[in-house]
Amino acid sequence: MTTIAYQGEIRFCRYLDAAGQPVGELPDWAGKPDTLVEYYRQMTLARQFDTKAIALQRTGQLGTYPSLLGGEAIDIPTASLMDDEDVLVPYYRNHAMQVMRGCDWRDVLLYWGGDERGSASPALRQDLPNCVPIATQCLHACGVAAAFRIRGEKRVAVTLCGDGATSKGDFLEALNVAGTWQLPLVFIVNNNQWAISVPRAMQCGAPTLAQKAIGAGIRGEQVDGNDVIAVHEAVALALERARGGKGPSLIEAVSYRLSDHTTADDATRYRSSDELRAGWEHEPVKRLRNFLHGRGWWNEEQEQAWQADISRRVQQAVDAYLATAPDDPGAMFDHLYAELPASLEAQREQVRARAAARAARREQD
Ligand SMILES: Cc1ncc(C[n+]2csc(CCOP(=O)(O)OP(=O)(O)O)c2C)c(N)n1
Ligand SMILES: [Mg+2]
Repeated sequence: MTTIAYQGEIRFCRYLDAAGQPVGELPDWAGKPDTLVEYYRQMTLARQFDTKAIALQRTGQLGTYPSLLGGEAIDIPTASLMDDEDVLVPYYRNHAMQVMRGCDWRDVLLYWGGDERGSASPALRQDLPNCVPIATQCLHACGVAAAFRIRGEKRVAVTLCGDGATSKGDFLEALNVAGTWQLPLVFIVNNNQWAISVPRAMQCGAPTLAQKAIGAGIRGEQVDGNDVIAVHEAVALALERARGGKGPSLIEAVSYRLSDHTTADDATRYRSSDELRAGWEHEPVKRLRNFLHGRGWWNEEQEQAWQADISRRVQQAVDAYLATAPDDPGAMFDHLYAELPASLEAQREQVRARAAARAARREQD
């Protein structure tokens, strides 16, 4: 005789369609303007910053930079819903979250300009710095969440990654340990359909990435990652459950990478302009703006005033970044170890001596 050993399901949540029209009843909080207007402000600020960062890179004033375009409706509500005492374990597209949690845009620019002082900002408090190696941050987040459990603290670790990262052993190992130990942890996958030039269909044979949660014994759900209301609902519930001792969750937020992978990439070489055009039809900022206009909560006059205000703020951050004197080259050794091994100590001295000699030569010239 055969019986069913396990049956699971993955729900998909959406409140607003691509035109910003509600597709069903909205949660109570979305019946008032405050939260959604604030989300809109933060999403447009993030976008302006992003445009500026790309312009800086194109003019040789910033290093390789990964655009956040298309991920605004995931990052903004998530950062906003987290408590100050929670810990963000980001990946390399979550600049706006770092800023919402207290970091300065200047520090974000410093980091992407190759200056480690951007990662050492005191404003990060206990949040972890950017993580470029794919999916390794998911395991760091397990360590953070395990510490919360051991200390009996009601704090939650939140980690983000991309669709491609879900193919990595690190991601699956993190899910596994989070499920085994029932950690206070929220995994958010920004499924933007591409891992550099590898499309989502070539990453995984399963119809959703959220169902990877089932194999780890944790909650998994899929949401429209271009719909800020759906993301808010999913993240709020996942945080509440984690804080209340009900264990981890995996949220797959389905979005679209509207940019190149980074400024070092040219996506026209591997994806069609039709696909990109379709991506823009679903984008999150316009969707929310349409919704707010429809409710009478936002208008063209407010838009223009806000855009002018954030242009000023972004320019101030850029000016502060460009006015920051370069760090001592020996500082690149400072953030690697609690105690620097003797072999690296020698290298640090060598780097410092060479920098001093270069500076002396410049002075003579
Ligand atoms: C361990 C490791 N392998 C490879 C890379 C090179 N790499 C950088 S981004 C990336 C793709 C990641 O795609 P995805 O997880 O979907 O995130 P997205 O960039 O689309 O947000 C790869 C393979 C890396 N940074 N780290
Ligand atoms: Mg991706």
